[in-house]
Amino acid sequence: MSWWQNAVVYQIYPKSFQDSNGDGIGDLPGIISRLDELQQLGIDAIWLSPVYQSPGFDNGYDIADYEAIDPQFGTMGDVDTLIAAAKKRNIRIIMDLVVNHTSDQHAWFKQSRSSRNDPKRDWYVWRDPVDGHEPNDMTSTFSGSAWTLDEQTGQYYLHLFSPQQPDLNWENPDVRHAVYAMMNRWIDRGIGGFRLDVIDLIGKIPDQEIRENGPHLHEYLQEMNAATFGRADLMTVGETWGATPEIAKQYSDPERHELSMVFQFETMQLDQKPGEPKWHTIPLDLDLLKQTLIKWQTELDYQHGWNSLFWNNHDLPRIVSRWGNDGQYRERSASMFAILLHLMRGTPYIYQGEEIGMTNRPVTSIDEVNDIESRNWYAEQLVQGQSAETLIQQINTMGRDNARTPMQWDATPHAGFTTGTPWLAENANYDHINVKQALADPNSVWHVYQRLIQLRHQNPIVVHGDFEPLTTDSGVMAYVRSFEGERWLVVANLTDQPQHFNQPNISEILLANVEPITTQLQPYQAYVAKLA
Ligand code: TEU
Ligand code: CA
Repeated sequence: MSWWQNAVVYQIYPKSFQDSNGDGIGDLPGIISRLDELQQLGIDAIWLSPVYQSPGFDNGYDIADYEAIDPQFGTMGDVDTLIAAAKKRNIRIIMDLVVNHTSDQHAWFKQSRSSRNDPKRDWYVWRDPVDGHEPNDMTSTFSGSAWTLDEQTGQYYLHLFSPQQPDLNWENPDVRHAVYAMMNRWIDRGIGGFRLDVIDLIGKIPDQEIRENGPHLHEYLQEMNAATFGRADLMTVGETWGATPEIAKQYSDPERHELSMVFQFETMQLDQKPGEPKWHTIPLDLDLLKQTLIKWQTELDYQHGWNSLFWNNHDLPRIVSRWGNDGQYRERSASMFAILLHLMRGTPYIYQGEEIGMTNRPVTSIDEVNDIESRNWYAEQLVQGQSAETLIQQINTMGRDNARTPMQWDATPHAGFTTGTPWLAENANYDHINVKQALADPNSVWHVYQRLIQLRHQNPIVVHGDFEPLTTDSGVMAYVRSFEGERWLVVANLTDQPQHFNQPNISEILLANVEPITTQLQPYQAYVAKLA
């Protein structure tokens, strides 16, 4: 039993959380000033998106120095203060670590590109041109080829993301050991663990066009575990877009000594056309959503693996806008998704603003968009003849800025996020969707999250109970958790229509987002109850 099996993790996207000095950019002192609110919510750990020194082409996911803090966020001293201040509140800090690639401004890459004979040349992936062209057809997640020609040395380097994010060559043991040494220095600062960005890509074999799940991936992770976090009681979560339950077991089976758990994305891609760019969405099939959630709950058996549970992160649109209802039923649907997810088996993650039901923020022009992925998609598709209107609509549906607008603290100008001009415009709805308002309203989404965290902390059934799905009509999902003779029923109406559900004999309602509870569920009604 490890601490992270009982934990609820809160993700902070530092640039948008809380600005402390009026420059419009969230920062570490800002986070420290909000720890009391997070403690009140009840979370156990903070996943901190990158604050390392970075030119910021991908908001910090392009790291120029793993052991320096970007001045826009603060100093290394602020990080130490954050770790200590969080610890006082029993909150651990999970550092986001991007080691599939670095920034092109990292000293390693500067050396590597300086000459074909540089000792660090092989730290990145360099290939000769083929017939004067790119070595192969691999593409970047951020549009275009994954290869960029370095004019000076006449070779191409690989970047699975932007050209400013060259891929490290994990086949080179010197690279691996340099990364492990750096991780150890972070562990020694007292952090609670790591979130490992696109970790399923580190085993890539570019010459065979293998990106994810490469043949040596698990070897590297076992080596990393033994060299770094295996010696401490740390939580590690890998971002793995290509994970199936079988693959997730390989990462998270305790006997394999790799990671605590991984983020799977099967669930969060159900409204996308398989094999096509994420912008090509299709309506969500509720039966498929249920089947997928159930599959992960039942197949990732907790003796041999561990689930992570999430609807949101800094790359995904807001769940309430995406699969819920951000108008009339905003609070109801936001709390329904919370209840449905937080009573499953696994470690839940809350992305900043989710706990108050923050919504997507639509734009009308590309000038309002910051995200590199959205901007590149727009530019590429416009040239290919797609209309600006369609592209803006796609960006409003799937764009990453939806999740990155400033945290809405109160109804004062700029939502209490900054006294200056925010780097990304806030959502105009902060006048009524904000933390201050949510704290004052005992029925708010925030209070549902607080109660869910309490239920988890106080009842081993939530962490350890068996999971059994019930057969229901399409618009309803229901399951039973059981542990040492106790049985809890969780029911959620996934639609904006009334639905029928014949509940077994309930002895006590533990939490409901609307009452009364009858066989006729109200739109987006959800509850958890003890069974008699
Ligand atoms: O995301 C990995 C990734 O593949 C995403 O780019 C994803 O495909 C896309 O964002 C879906 O919208 C991680 C980070 O979470 C992301 O913020 C970074 O941009 C990316 O890695 C590169 O480091
Ligand atoms: Ca600031």
